[in-house]
Amino acid sequence: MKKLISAAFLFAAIFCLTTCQKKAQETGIESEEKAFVYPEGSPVAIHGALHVDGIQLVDKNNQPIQLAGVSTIGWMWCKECYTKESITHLVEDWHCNVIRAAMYVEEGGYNSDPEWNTQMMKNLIEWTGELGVYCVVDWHMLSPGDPLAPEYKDAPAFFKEIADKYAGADHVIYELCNEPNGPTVDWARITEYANGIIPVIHGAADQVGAQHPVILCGTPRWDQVVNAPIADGDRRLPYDNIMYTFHFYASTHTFYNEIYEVLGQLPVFCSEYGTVEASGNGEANFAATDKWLLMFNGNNAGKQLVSSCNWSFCDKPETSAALYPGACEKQEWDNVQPSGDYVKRFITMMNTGVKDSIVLNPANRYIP
Ligand code: IDC
Repeated sequence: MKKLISAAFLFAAIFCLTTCQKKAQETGIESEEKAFVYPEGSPVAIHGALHVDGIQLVDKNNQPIQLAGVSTIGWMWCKECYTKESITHLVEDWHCNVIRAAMYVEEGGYNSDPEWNTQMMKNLIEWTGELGVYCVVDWHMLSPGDPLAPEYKDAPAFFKEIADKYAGADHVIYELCNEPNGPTVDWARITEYANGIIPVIHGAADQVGAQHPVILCGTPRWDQVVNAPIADGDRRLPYDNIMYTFHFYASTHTFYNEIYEVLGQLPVFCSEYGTVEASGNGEANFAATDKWLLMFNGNNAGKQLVSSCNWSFCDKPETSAALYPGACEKQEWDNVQPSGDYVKRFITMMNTGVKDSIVLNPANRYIP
């Protein structure tokens, strides 16, 4: 009898060895998979894989969750700003629970060196995973503004590579296309693009039996026409866990009422905001930034809690940069410009609950 049992085990083991290997060869996935152990007490350990419930981003226990953190800038411009050490500082000292990894495609980014850029993306995914915070994988298209332009032909292959490697990783969030723009780039065009990418990401999750990750989709005119999916009939993307992106720059954008209303209708993620002008430069307007961020904290038609990432954690000589020029090379992660000071205070208050009278002054709230 004993012999029979061990023979059965042996048979099963050999069977699995051959079929599992075969499956790995066929899909190329199993061997690539990366499992993360999120540190105890970290945001991802506590909240797990996020999903979307109606208009609200929620955690694994279906509790509303609101992330607050920063975005990188194009890392080809500020290489020294993105290291394991700087990201650790952003998590431990700035209390970020999300980092947006903005990978420019043109502008000297991915298309100039796909290998290095993909590796940087993987580094950021790994570091955030090891720290237990969420990571937004941003395909940062900008010019041209059409996500289906030939310049962006690698999008399906890029997302497949990342989605296969990180299938089932609870901390990874996908952003399909930063700020679609241009006169011909309407919601139908963006939908056509999104329909080509979303099944790729879902396919990877399905392979490992994981839930579909949260996917952020850009909206027309630099993420300003956020109501596009519902403006002309219901044309929302027909998949689970989709959110629509909205970006504001406080010294330029003042269409508070439109967004106040949209937040009652669609799940929105602010993957990029600036305290300054839309150029990324000029004077900061902190009272106006307060107005938008208070709106994200429930002062809107749906009492939606909106997650946000600030543009940007870098030391490029521009006022939207959190740090002064030269700070990264010297590893001075707290050498903040006025914008960085405000942003660090905001994120800390959001994620620790400790009040700071410099940010979120209730007197600045938008009154519809
Ligand atoms: C800006 C950078 C700037 C860079 C420029 C390239 O801050 O250093 O030279 O891109 O075109 C966005 C974009 C984001 C912009 C940012 C500020 O998503 O790429 O970054 N912005 O202009 N939308 C609105 C503002």
